[in-house]
Amino acid sequence: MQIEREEIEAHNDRLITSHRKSYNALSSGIPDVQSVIDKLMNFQIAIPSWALGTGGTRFGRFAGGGEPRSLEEKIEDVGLLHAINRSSGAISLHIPWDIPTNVKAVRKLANHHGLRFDAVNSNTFQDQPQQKLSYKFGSLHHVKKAVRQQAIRHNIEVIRHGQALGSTALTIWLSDGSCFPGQLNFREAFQRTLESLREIYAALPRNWKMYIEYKAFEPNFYSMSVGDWGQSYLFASKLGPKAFTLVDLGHHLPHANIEQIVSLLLMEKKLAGFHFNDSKYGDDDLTVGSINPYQLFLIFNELVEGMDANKMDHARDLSWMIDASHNVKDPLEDLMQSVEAIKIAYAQALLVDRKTLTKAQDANDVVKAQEVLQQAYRTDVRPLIAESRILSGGAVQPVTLYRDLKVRENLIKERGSRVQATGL
Ligand SMILES: [Mn+2]
Repeated sequence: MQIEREEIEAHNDRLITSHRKSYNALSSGIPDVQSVIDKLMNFQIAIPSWALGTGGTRFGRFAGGGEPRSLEEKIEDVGLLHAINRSSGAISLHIPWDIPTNVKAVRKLANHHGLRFDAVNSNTFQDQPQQKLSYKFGSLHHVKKAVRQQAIRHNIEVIRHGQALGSTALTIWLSDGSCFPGQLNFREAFQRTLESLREIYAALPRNWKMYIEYKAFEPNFYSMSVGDWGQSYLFASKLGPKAFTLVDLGHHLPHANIEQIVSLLLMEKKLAGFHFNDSKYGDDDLTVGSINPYQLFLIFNELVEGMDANKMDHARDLSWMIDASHNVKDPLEDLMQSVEAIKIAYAQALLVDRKTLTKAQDANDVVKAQEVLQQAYRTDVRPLIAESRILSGGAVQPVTLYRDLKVRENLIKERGSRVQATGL
């Protein structure tokens, strides 16, 4: 299915009068609103290939219908999203689920949809059908060298696939850890992991980066070999300038102050970027901004402040990716909501009155500091997001257009109702 420009324009024509009214009311109070709009237009969020189908839990999986059956159809789905919101101009692949059979054709297809390839992800958290050695007790940290070598070879193979597609980063998330006290010598597990990562690091092409993602628990429930940002940072520092820490919002223990973590990683120039999602209890992989939008805003507040302090390009100097799973929603609708939530938090952070905030901080004026932050957070910035979308050729209301065009029904007609995409 392809969405035609005329369909978007017809949708926008219907909604433009009410949009103009709310946009004019909002924008008149924003100094240099054009620079905010420009930043929003430039800001693209990568869609993970594994989130285009229905996910599930260990209790079950309920297919939604019309799920992509191949890498080409996954690219087509992200193309649909991007056509509607003009903010999803990248796709993040997972190897071996997304190994292209025809690299040239896949690149051409992505190009046709205006998509680039973001970080490629390796997978040593499950055994593949033809695999010789098992990852049951870990991969890069494994006590047996042969298992570590197999996992290292896989990561290098992922780099080669990514290189062929024009990607420039490898994300490594390890499920390595231990389920019970005594199972593992922590220090030796760290050193084995580091030694393995060094071999992969050495295979990185010149312009590539390595992202080291951490996670507090699951699937291992006693320890994880890259369990928090401190451990990830330690690996990234020891590896060298091409290694960075990747923050997945759901990978922290409850109540962690993620915005402070982000601020310090940025200060050390070791922040790779994000896997966005939301959670209430653990790694819930819920729609971004659905549970705790204030935390998301506070994270973006630190990002904007820290990136500006480092003179970084907001759109290009960090990796912005979604990592979510959809159990009950249409994945494409969910992803549109996630992208919208990210842009809302970003726009609100751009509206923070930095001068007044700094003055309040220097004067220990706690009340004023809170007022400044919440003034931005409580601003309904949705007309700004819609305006930036219209100017980029997207829809005023993505989900409404998606439903009006019966996109899911069309995909089910094309692909069937019982197909299941590879994913988490
Ligand atoms: Mn993740």
